[in-house]
Amino acid sequence: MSTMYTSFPEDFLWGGATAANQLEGGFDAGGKGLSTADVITAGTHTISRRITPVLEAGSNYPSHEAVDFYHRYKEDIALFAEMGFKVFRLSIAWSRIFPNGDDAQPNEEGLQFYDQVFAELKKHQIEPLVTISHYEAPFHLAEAYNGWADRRTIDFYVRYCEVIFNRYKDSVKYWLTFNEINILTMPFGTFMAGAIMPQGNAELGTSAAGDNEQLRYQALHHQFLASAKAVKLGHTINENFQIGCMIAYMCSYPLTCNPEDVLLAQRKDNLSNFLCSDVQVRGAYPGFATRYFKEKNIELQQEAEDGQTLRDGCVDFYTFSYYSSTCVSAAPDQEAIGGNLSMGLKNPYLQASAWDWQIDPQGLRWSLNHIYNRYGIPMMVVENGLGAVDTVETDGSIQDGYRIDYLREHVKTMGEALEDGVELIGYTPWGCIDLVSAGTGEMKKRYGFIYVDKDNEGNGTLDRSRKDSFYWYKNVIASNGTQL
Ligand code: BGP
Repeated sequence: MSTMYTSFPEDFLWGGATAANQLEGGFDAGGKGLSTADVITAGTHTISRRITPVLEAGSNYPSHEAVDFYHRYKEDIALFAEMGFKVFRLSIAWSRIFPNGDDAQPNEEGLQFYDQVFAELKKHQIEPLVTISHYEAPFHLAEAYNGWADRRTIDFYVRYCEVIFNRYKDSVKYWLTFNEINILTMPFGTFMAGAIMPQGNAELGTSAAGDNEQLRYQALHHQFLASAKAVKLGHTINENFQIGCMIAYMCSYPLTCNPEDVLLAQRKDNLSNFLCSDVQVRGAYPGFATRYFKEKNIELQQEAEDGQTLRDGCVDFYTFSYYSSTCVSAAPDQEAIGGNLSMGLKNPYLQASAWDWQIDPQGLRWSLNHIYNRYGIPMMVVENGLGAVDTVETDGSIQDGYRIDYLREHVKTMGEALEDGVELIGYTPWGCIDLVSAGTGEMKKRYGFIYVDKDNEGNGTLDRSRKDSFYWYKNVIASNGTQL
């Protein structure tokens, strides 16, 4: 395969990515209401997270303190600036702005917090990239409305957008409506992404339906409408706003060249990846979605104006998270990754991380080309990185060469994709400062350039320090991707 790329565009947006509930802490500070993320407990060392609608004493709720960006944002932003960040992806905690979600008035103190964060970013000439809803909603919306299962949640979301768009219209240009919106197609996304109560809501008639496809796709339909309305509204508030979608892109190869495997891989690509972005980028459900709904007896309740709403709210750019790739096979009894079939099959050509995420830089180039060929709109990689256990040496250094290796190879293939003609405008590796894992609630699964002194049990000073990768990334940015 051909050669090395030359360089990244002059105005390429290098930076890093985070989310409020994994970063901020201060879960009840400044008038903030309880969010769905605030009632999920961590299983300390395993992938078992539990929802406890009533907060239990002694339980470990990772979002409550997180890494305390709420009080340390100045120090953290100064460190991002030292690395030369051009962009910083963060999310706004909806429940800081509307503590219950359906309040008549927003919470001024919550709005002020982000005023200060954006002012600090501006001071360092860092462009914010704001996710409006990153795996959280006010918990009251889950309890009283069953979250996104209820059509009324659209209006609460749009009202929230109206408030933040107006308030921050001069300090934020780039917005993402929902983090990894396609995760709601999967059972584990029901509460985390959909704010749908596991036991349903008897009063609303969804008692036995806490987790089924019908309900999840209905909730997703509501999120599509909410996203489209936000895009349209945003452009009336500031015509320069760039409002994007965000997809957890699952790169799935056929395990063999058996046409059965190839077709299955395409089906997975369509349903898991493209269903959501087709609606958000092209403004309509694709034919394969209609067919799937028929096959599964899923009947969406739609209003007459929904089609027009979706067509009127197409996003300006496409963003995605990319960590790994998997394989799919039509044959039974193939070896699953980490023994877990939902994660896909092992690829014999790839190594995996300590959490069994297969490492595949080439898959990023493939995905960038594949997606760009479909939509032809600007793209950003807004999450990428290696979750790993880091060790602090006696001299205080953190020698994370494994992370540098992972990132270097992915930056290279982004350069190749640019050379292939993909309009890639930015890169924000995930967890640029160590933060709480979304999947497990752990602290020890770290992604950062900046180390945070805190362990799985919540002990530590929360002090920040620079890892080897900090200096490496600083140089990557300074050389605009030519020195890796
Ligand atoms: C994405 C989420 C992030 C994030 C990341 C890494 O799916 O958008 O919130 O945390 O994955 O996953 P984890 O934290 O489980 O390692």
